[in-house]
Amino acid sequence: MPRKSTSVHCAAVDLGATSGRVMVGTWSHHRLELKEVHRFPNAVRQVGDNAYWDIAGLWEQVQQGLDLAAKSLPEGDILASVGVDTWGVDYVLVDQTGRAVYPTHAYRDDRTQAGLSSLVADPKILRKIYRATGIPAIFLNSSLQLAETVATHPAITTIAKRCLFLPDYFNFLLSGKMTNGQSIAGTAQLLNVKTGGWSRSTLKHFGVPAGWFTPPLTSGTGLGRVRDMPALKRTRVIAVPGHDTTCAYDAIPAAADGTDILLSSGTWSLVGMENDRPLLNDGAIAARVANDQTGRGDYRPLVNVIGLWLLEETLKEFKARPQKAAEWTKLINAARALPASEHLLDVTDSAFGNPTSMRRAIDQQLKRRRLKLPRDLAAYTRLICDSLGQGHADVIANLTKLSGRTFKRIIMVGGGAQNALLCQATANAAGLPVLSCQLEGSAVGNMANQLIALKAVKDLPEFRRHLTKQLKSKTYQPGTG
Ligand code: LFR
Repeated sequence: MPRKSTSVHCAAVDLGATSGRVMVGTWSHHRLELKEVHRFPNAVRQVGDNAYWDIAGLWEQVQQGLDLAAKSLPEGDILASVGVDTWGVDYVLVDQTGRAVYPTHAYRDDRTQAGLSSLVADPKILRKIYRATGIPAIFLNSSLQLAETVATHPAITTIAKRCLFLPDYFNFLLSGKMTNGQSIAGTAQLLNVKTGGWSRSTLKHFGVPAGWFTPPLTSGTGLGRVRDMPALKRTRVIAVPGHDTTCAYDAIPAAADGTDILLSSGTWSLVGMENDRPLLNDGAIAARVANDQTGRGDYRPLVNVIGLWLLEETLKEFKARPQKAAEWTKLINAARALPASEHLLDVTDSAFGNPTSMRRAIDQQLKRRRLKLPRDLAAYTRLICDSLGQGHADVIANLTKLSGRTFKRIIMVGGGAQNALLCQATANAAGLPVLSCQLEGSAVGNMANQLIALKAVKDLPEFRRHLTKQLKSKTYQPGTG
């Protein structure tokens, strides 16, 4: 007889720009046991002048991962649910049957540059759109991407019937339901930041058909059972916050009094806070605050700092780049042994967005400023981590001013939280302690939302309370390294 279990198992599909993973979470006795059952690389595919994602390849990996997830359970146990989160802004245009009718561009494609230039040249429009959506003008916004698609191929407005953001699209493939989740839709610069519905005036401004979208779903909505996957036929699809950053923030065990700055550190550094209202004044526009919506009615005002993309892309140009964990530690230790950088990179330089050579882009900025070039990989690593630390601190100073709040600590999660140099540089530049947590933030936040929807956990504060007890963390005090 198979054993009857009191544990709840769920699967998180968590897709990032450079890798994807499927994880199984088992909730039992107020503890979350995590198992990574599948990890696979992801990359932008440059074809001619444009950049795309391999959506079919990702779907294949997701299915493989979910099969492995089902197989990893004790006999007789089932996966109660699955949730999908991905990076923000990218989407699939489909016809009424769900067939993709336009290739999915990657957000680093420079097709949006012309639209962005004309937008930022008109401060009145810029402010109007910011006040409506709470999202600053950034090259990657879905608004600019969709406007470019519609302007270049006007027939798409009749061929495509729906616009599904990536988590929406994978939810559709899993469940057969075409919906738009609120947290991922919030990254598009097309939602009304106050009502959480679509902003008609913004859709009109960018020429995007309103009929492509359904009213945004709140987080935790059930989408029915998984179809066409025998091993998961009893598994429910739950619309968790589709935006990976929202999930990562959900997992961060922030103090209830709002004194923590949250930093999800991966390809991007997302530096932000939790708030019951958006920050929308001119200072927020200038500081490029994105008022992310959680899908539960509150906000996460945050700023995108270029993040470890700067390091990852630079490393590609060195034969000696680290591949294994031990090589990483060696590189970070070599960089830590160097003196702190005297001059820092301006990490807001738009030349770092998608250069053909990141090392050259860095060198060009340094040469323009008549500064010495780093002499080897360790020196580039030191310069990049110190500069990112300052980039984080600048955002924290802006958020402090704009919100009028006092922050006492920075909680860092994601891959960058394991980088001691980056953690210390952030603490030093911000003058605040950094609590770095060993936490696969987005996958864990994804699971937290499933467990709440399944009623295995009451709410997010309760989940965070339990999670804190099992977290491995380390504190970096400012001025100690
Ligand atoms: C992080 C992230 C950021 C978003 C960027 C592009 O993975 O989701 O929040 O601004 O990717 O989508």
